[in-house]
Amino acid sequence: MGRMKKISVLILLILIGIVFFNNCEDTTRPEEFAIEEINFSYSNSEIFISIVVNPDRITEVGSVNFTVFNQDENDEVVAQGQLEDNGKNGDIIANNGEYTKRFNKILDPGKYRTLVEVMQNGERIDSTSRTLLVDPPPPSISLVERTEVFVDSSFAFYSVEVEDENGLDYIEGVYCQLFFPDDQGSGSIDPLYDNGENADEQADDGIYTYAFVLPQPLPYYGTYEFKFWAVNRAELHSDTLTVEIEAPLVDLIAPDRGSYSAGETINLEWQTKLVDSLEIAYDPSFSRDTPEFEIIETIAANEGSYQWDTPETLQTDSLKLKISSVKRPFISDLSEGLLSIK
Ligand SMILES: [Ca+2]
Ligand SMILES: [Ca+2]
Repeated sequence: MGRMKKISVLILLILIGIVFFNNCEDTTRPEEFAIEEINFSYSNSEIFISIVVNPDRITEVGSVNFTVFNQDENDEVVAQGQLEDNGKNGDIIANNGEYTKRFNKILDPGKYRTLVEVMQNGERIDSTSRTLLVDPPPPSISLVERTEVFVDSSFAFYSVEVEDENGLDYIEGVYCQLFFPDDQGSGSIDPLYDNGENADEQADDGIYTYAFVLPQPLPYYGTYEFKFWAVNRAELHSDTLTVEIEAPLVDLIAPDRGSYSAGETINLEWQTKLVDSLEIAYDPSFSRDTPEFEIIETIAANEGSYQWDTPETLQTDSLKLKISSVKRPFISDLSEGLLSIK
């Protein structure tokens, strides 16, 4: 019995919740009123006001007046005019008893009230009003400085400038999330700092900084996306700032090692990402302290392979091949082992 009672109480609470929620959303009024429903909304600098007139009383309606008051400024009138049922200016269907007005007007944050009056021969036959809260704008975010490409240290650096109408103290936080190339998932949501420490130059200047080190080697090659956003204390989110960063790849697939005859043609194969042109080079005696590479050829990376006619005179057992990005030479790859040519 005790359990049944608990369940009954729970169901009752849910029902009360549903009724309460419905009441909050309800804009309808009793049947005897000419105005059955009123709507008042504001978004993107546009005010929308509409009423639904009781179908039995449509013929009584001469005109419908509206006035918008700023309740935070002693009910100053910020807009007034007429709602129409003519199928124009935001009224979708003419003569359906829904009177509408949609118009551009920038409202400062605050509390507003619209009064709608239904008139007949200069007499008011019904009126109702509805209030609206206009939120302050969300914080803004813009990019100040960034790293263009992951370098061999896999390091990325960003700074963003954040502003809020209520000042920097009103910023709750600035965040970043990393998305891997080719839909391969995302990293955790990390905070940015404006504390003058690490990479952030100056504390409390509204410039938040993010320094990121990827695991090495890079888990994926391609285009990474960093998404940045700010949240203020009203829990309003700024736009999301998306910054792409490239992680290029140069990978020499073949040859890794092997023995060849002088003058023989060696087939090189590679794969690349985000690299335009490659330099192919070799060091004939890689065991030296300082490698000395001789350039064989510069070639479009998307060729994918190259036939190298080895010099007839070449004699070595420690040849190393290297391919590298022409634009960013540190992005390179060497043949794994050594090649011998006799
Ligand atoms: Ca209408
Ligand atoms: Ca700073």
